[in-house]
Amino acid sequence: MKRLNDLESYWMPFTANRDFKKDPRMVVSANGMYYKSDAGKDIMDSAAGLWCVNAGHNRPEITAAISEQASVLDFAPSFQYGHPKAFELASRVAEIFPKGLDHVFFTNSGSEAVDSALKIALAYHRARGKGTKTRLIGRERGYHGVGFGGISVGGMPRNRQYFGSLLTGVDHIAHTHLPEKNSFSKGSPEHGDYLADTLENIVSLHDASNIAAVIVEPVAGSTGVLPPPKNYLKRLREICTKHDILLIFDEVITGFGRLGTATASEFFGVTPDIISCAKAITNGIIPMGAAVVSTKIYETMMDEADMPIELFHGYTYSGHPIASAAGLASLDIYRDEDLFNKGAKTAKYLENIVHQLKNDKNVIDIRNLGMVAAIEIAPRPGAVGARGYEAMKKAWHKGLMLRVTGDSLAFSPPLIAENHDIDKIFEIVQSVLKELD
Ligand code: PXG
Repeated sequence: MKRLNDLESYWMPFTANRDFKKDPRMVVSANGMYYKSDAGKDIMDSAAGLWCVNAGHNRPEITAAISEQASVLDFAPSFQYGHPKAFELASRVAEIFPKGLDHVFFTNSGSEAVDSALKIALAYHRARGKGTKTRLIGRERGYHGVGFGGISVGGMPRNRQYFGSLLTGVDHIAHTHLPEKNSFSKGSPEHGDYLADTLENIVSLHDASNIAAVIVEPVAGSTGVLPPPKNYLKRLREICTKHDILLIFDEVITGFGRLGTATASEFFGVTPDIISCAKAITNGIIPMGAAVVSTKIYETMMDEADMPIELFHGYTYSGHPIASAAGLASLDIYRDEDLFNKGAKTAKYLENIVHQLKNDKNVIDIRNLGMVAAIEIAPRPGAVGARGYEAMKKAWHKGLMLRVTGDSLAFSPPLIAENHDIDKIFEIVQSVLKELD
């Protein structure tokens, strides 16, 4: 007989389902920097949920905006009809994104934002009469969500290897992780800007006339927090410009304050042609993402696309009224509390504290930039990820939600974190490290 409300029915994403269901980690409420577990225990959030709750949990201003919007306009079709809040949010995003990136195509997730960015790149070249520019280039160790576009340009083997032949016409430039030269760097590492030149090899092989776009995370997140080497992104931008290849920054993690600025693009002073974003656009409270494109791309599509509908792409929930309301309320908080600057200040403290764990047991590298950091611990022989997984479980029992990717412990606290919150996170982490064999 079927049992109701057991744990079996829900197939959890990116989770060891069988292990979780034996000893579940359930949260039932959240406020500020904390979750509460079903056992009533406070669990500190060192990951802003999944890198998205930048203003902290349960902000009444956002909840009120959502609730009011739901009672006024619950849904509006996104094809051929509009509603004011989606337009307003697009303008507000354009206002804080880099100059020249002024047009916002809404999606419901980061994966959709990436797929939209890739499709827009292809459609743009075709509209301007360069229809042979179709190849897409990602980077080893990149994460761009889980759509077929995103996993094709992505560079995480296990996210790709089970899923068939993927997109054709995709290449990858080299990743920038050079532990032998850069381990324990504070901020962007010194070595590795030359790795941008691996794009030239791909251009030599395929010719620029066949290449549409390059997509990279300005700071790789899911592969363990890899800040770009100094000058690397600038060099990549120059090569793209030289060959008329679009540059896409996937800012799903870095967008909306993670580095102390609205975008990583602003932080590094390098402007791509398209930015994909999601997560903190609504403070994580309602799913939403966007591909934010340059005026040049948008205007080319408006002028040159040969149909009344310029782009045959979109989602039922693009610019959903409730997500738009949540986005506007989130951007208000970021502005009114000067939260990106607050994050930039706390980032310095975070850098100092995290690097103090350098000599702790099993620690082989520490990386950080803005309000993001990672402690990499040595993998157990023959069991990559096992030690990291155990760290996550131990942290839970000590009242810390810890995000682990492989054997890297990744930190991205809400930007509201105070220095004493940072202290507490790393006290718990240190006690976890002590207990790990
Ligand atoms: N691009 C980047 C750079 C991301 O980090 C996505 C796209 C996909 O977004 P959606 O909304 O479709 O999940 C992401 C998502 C982690 C972790 O801890 C990272 C993400 C999601 C879940 C966990 O590494 N990033």
